[in-house]
This record gives sequence, structure tokens and C-alpha cells, in this order.
Amino acid sequence: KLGDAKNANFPVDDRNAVYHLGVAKGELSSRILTVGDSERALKLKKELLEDVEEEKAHRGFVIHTGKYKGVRVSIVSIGMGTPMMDFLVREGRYVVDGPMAIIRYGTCGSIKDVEVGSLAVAESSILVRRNPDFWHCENNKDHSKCSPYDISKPVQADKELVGLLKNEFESSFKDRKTVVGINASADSFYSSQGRIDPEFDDNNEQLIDTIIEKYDNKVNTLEMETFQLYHLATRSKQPIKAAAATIILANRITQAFLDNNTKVKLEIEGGRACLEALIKINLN
Ligand code: DUR
Repeated sequence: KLGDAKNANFPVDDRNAVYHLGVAKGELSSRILTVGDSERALKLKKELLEDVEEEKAHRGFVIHTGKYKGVRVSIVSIGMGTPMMDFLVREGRYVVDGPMAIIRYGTCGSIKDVEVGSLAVAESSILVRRNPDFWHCENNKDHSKCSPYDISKPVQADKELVGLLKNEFESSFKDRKTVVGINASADSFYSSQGRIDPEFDDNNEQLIDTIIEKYDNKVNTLEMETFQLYHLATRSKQPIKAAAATIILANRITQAFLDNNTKVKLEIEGGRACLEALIKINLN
């Protein structure tokens, strides 16, 4: 239930729980592992957490808080896309006191020559946005405003947390590759990730090549959340250390797609690697 009108700027309910995450101060750890899929979050909780607190589920967010190796952590599933990451970072920030660490562990597509089932750590992220005004551009003389997709400058992850994640992934996955580089977060799984859909006028045939060229073939991964995490973490007035790792599920060049059994195995092992990094990062 919403609070009264004076809270329209940042609504909280009667027990001061934030409007979408549904938690109040103290009900979320300052160390957060966030995933997209609520089933992945549940598996990770069952396999890896002890002293589990009451589950919180609200508006598509599911929060499991418990201990990993004696350290209190929260595993939060958010669904998909930058708006859901925005809710997590802003409302999470509101209910936690002091410095925070947030690691995203998700899935992605790759536009590099790397096998599906490899892992990726994002040392920075760019945003790829569809520009709807492009479709009104016919009579517009200013062609600089007439690009169908905008590609942002990169925003950096926390260097220390990226270093920890890279080490944990390399020691957990000795027989697999961990690539470290640039991530691209898109506002669609389809058009702004360069997927061709004959049902729509998307003007995206050149998009993957444009992304590859713009950043000298250093963009490894395409997904939908990491940019918003890095952007807000670097603009937060209190410290938020952020990093992201992904399972490479699809290769957009070879069209390969990872089998589900391997994906499930990588979810748990990679989740463990993320939690190791999350409890090792210094938050003082
Ligand atoms: N994802 C992509 N693109 C891919 C593979 C995975 O965006 O090619 C991620 C991001 C989003 C979800 O949360 O998985 C969409 O399936």
C-alpha cells in the first residue's frame, strides 16, 4: 500500500518499505548478487546460503538474504532490462546504510569469436538505445540526429571487484574461457541487439558491425542490464562498487546457442564464484 501524497517523490509504504522492492531498512544486505531469473536465484539460495531470512517477493523482484561463509549477502532476482536494474540500485540504496557492493550474474549473447558456455566479465559497459525519432527523420536536414540506434560512451565497473571476479572465474572454470572486456546493454533483446525481425521496420542490419567497429572489436557481450548498474554506481553519492559477469548463452556470429544442462551447471558454479568475490571486497 502506498504512503501518503507527500511521498510521491520516493514512495514508501506504512512500514517504510520501498514501493517496488518491498523491503525496509535492514532487510537487504549491503552485499548484493543480482540475477535476472527468479529460478536461478532460488537455486543459488538453496545451494549456497545458510541462516536464510524470510523471502521477500514484490512486483517481480525476489529477495533471498542469508549467509555465505558467515557473511550476510542478498541474492536478488530482478527480471530483465535497465528499468528493473534502476529499481534495484535506487531502492536498494535507500534501504542500506553505507557502502554497497553489487554484482550482476546473468546471461548474454556474444559478438566475438568465443564459444558459447564461456564466461565474460564486463570491465565497462556501453548503452545501445533505439532512437524512435529516426522514423520521423525524412524531412530533417540534421542527419546527425537521424541514426536509428544511439551508442553511448563506456562507463567503468569497479576495478577491484572486476579483478576479484576475474580471479574467481578463472579458478572456478579452468576448462573454460573467461573473457574480460566491454559489455553492451541494449533496450531490446531484438532490434537494438541486431536481431533481424521481418515483422518490423527496424533498420538494424548494420548495427552489430557498427558496435564492433566503434570500439575496435573490444565489445564482447550483449545483454540488457549491466550499463544501468555501472552508470548508477558511478553516479551514486555514497560508494557502490559494481561489477558484472555473464554466461555466454548465444553466439551472434556463429548462431550457436548453449544447451540447458550446461547453463544450469554454470549458473551454480558461477554464482558461487560471484559470492566469493562479493564477500572478499572491502566495504569500509
Ligand atoms: N540476454 C540478452 N541477449 C542474449 C542472451 C541473453 O539480452 O542474446 C540476457 C539479457 C536479458 C535476457 O536479461 O538475457 C534476455 O533473454
